[in-house]
Amino acid sequence: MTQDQFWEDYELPEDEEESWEELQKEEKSAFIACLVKQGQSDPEVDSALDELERLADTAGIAVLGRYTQKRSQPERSTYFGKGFLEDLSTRMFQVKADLLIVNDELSPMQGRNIERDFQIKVIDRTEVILSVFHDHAHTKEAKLQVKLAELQYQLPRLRRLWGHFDKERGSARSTGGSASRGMGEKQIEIDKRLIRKQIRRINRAIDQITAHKETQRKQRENSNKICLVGYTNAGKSTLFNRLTDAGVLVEDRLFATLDSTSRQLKLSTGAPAVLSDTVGFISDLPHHLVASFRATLMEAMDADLLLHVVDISDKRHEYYVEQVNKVLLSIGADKIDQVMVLNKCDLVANSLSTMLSKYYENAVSISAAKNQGIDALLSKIEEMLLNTRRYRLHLPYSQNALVSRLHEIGNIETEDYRADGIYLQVILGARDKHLIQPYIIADEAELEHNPLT
Ligand SMILES: Nc1nc2c(ncn2[C@@H]2O[C@H](COP(=O)(O)OP(=O)(O)OP(=O)(O)O)[C@@H](O)[C@H]2O)c(=O)[nH]1
Ligand SMILES: [Mg+2]
Repeated sequence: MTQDQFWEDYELPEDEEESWEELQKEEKSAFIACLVKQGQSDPEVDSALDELERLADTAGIAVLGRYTQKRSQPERSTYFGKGFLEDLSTRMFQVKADLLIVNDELSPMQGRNIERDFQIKVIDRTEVILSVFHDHAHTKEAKLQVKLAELQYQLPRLRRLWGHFDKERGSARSTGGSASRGMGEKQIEIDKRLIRKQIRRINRAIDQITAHKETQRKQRENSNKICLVGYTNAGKSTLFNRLTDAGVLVEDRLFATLDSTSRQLKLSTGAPAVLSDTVGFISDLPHHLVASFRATLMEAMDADLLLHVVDISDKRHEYYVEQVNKVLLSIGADKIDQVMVLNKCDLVANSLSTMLSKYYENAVSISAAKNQGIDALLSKIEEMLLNTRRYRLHLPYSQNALVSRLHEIGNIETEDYRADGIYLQVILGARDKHLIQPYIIADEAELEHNPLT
């Protein structure tokens, strides 16, 4: 069954599709603010706020001012200090700013206290990201995953998220302050129950999608699975189109891609390969989103090789690489081989891209948009896939056929038939690693530290 057929036959959980709300399009204005911790440099803080401003802009919010407060720890009950918030409240009133956006995740209590004590509507970075994701979710899979993340964010807060249209009042009810205020305890319990029920329903639906993808994956077992990963806006989709002629959406905005697309990739070695484009990462990606996007992120977790796309025209590329690796670690994809794809080389001096391709391991510098360096990238991919390694395996006797296959395609160094199964030490090309993945008990790096006799 193809992906499209699956969706045609697939029934969304009742009402999920009808209840999908387009976000309110009315332009809003905001102040953005963050805490500056000891040791944080000005450029660091500026970049972080630049990114928040870009996120806000993508979400349709114009930023009127930025403010910082030096503090080693957030204030427990209001995040910022009282004087700072009073000052902000006055300034926001003067310029008629609608919202305060905090560059962090506020606890439900902090959000409520700020709104109640200082009469400002406040939203946090997570909520802005959720609203961008909401706007950009077009497929059923993306919508389900976004909805799940929203509900999980909403559950402890019990208020509608920013930008969601309030049908009863005909306006965006963006104040959390009014959320549970006036709502009886009983009503809150009912709401919580309903939200939990909806979360369970969507989780079940996403499990079905994941199971379906798992079946698809099995059908592709004989192909090398390559997945594009990278910070949002790095140029993953542009490269995907360049390599596969797929024509997926490319845009100069954050999170243009929210779901994954896979296409055959032609390698000169003739080895079958499938390339997947997927959702981009950002620093401090809300954990609700990572968990909810499990169906989409599976492509990355499951790949034989990752193409880590980096926008080297951005000064902060090193930081982005770090952040992407952090997300990869959190989804258990940190051990997968990476080709560092240094993209947008057309925007930087040759000397810089040459230097960076030496600085990063397994790096190729390219311009996906200008079609430069693509052949070198393909050669690098082939080289990495052919790359051989030594593995120690433990296979059940039922996998006898696989053992015979390994004799054909790999170099078996030791073979030990024991009561609990077959123990092998084998040298194998990375392109065949997926065949043995479930049975690996140690790979080359571990074997070096722990040589087997
Ligand atoms: N100058 C230049 N621009 C590029 C290059 N590659 C991509 N871009 C631009 O960068 C922007 C983002 O490109 P996408 O391919 O949508 O980036 P992405 O990584 O898929 O982004 P998300 O899906 O949002 O995570 C677009 O405006 C592209 O035209 C390049 O090699 N050179
Ligand atoms: Mg994209």
